[in-house]
Order: sequence, then structure tokens, then C-alpha cells
Amino acid sequence: MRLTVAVLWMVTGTAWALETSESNIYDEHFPPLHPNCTQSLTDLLLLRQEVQLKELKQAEQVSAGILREMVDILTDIKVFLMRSNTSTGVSCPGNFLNFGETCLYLAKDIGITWEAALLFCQDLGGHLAVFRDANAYARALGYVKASGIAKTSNVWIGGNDHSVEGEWRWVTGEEMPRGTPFWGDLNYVREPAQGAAANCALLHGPDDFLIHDAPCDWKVMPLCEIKPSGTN
Ligand SMILES: [Ca+2]
Repeated sequence: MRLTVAVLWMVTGTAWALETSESNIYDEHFPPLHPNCTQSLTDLLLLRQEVQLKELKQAEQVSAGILREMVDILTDIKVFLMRSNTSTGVSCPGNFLNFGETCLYLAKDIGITWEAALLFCQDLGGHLAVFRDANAYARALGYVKASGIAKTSNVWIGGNDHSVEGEWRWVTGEEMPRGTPFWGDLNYVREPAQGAAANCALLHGPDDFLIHDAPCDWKVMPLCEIKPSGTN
């Protein structure tokens, strides 16, 4: 009987000791909740989210930059390929690119009046672009559209009706062609339609860069043309 009591006492004591020991270990690793624990946890989670958002924003900026660079590279490749397809092997000076039998240069970082554009191209040794036939026009349109400029942009070309209202002439003296595929429409009315208020011709981006008449004091980028070197 004494032995049984002694064994029971030992077992109970061991169990109590184990329970006390586990309790200490639990308290050591999982301390009691601080009164401000919930607030601290919320702050921590908010801070973590803020850091993640910042990282996402940085990643997004990097991605946008890479995309812009890729668009620039693809634009250069597109212009290069178009130039290769239409090149006749002649060389063009400076920034001019060879398209068929002529050289074109779209000064897309410049916004000037038509008269200033006329002088700008003359200073480069050429003139504002003229299109003697539909093929020349199509090549110029292809170059302008592939240049990466906004579809809301306009581009000065070498046509005007300065001398006689309604009689459109190229700066090289020839009569400008009328109708399709050269001139566009504005509100279902065939251009040129703005009368004496608009005496200069441009490629109108919102109308897929078809020709429109416009006031000559608009600030627009010029499309210059020059003959390839070695030709008359
Ligand atoms: Ca006019």
C-alpha cells in the first residue's frame, strides 16, 4: 500500500513538473499579448503593404521605361526597313532618308510656322516636301506614320494658295493635285475647305495624315525634301 501511494505521488509530481515546464516554455516563446499588440500588428501590416506598393511602383516605372525604349527601337527598325525597301542606292545628306528618288527629313522635335518651315528646309539645302504623284505621296506618308509621332500631330508640306485663293501650288511651282488620295475630309467636306483663313497645306494626323489646309501661323513640324546627291 505504501509503495502504491509513493508511486502515485511520484507520477502526480512528475506530471505537475512537466506541466509547469511546458507553461514556462510557452510563455518564453509566446509572451502575453501587450495591450497595444493589435495596434502594433496593424502598423506592421500597413508598413509591409506600403513597402510592397513602393516596390510595385518602382517595378512599374522600370517596365514603362523599357517599353518606351522598345517602341523607339522598333520605330527605328521600321523606318530602316521601309528605307531599305524603297531605297535606290543613292545617298542623302545629314538627317535625310532616301525614299524612292528623293530624300525626306521629318524634323519631329520642331514646331514652327509654315513660313519658318519654308526657311528651315531651305537652310538645309532643300524645300518643304512636295508630292508629284501618288507613289511619292504614299512613301512620304509611310515615313511620317512610321516615325512614331502622335496621331494628333500635323506636318507642314510645301503647298499653299497664297497667290490666288483656292489655287493650290507646290513651292516648286507646279499645281497641286486635288481630291483622293491626297486630300482628306473635315466633317464630310472635302479639303481644302477653310478658304482665306487657311492658305498652307499640312498632313493632318487626326485624318490619318491626309492633306488639309490650315492657318499658316500654326506651329507645326516640317517635312523637308532634298534631292539625293549626284542627281539633277
Ligand atoms: Ca486658302
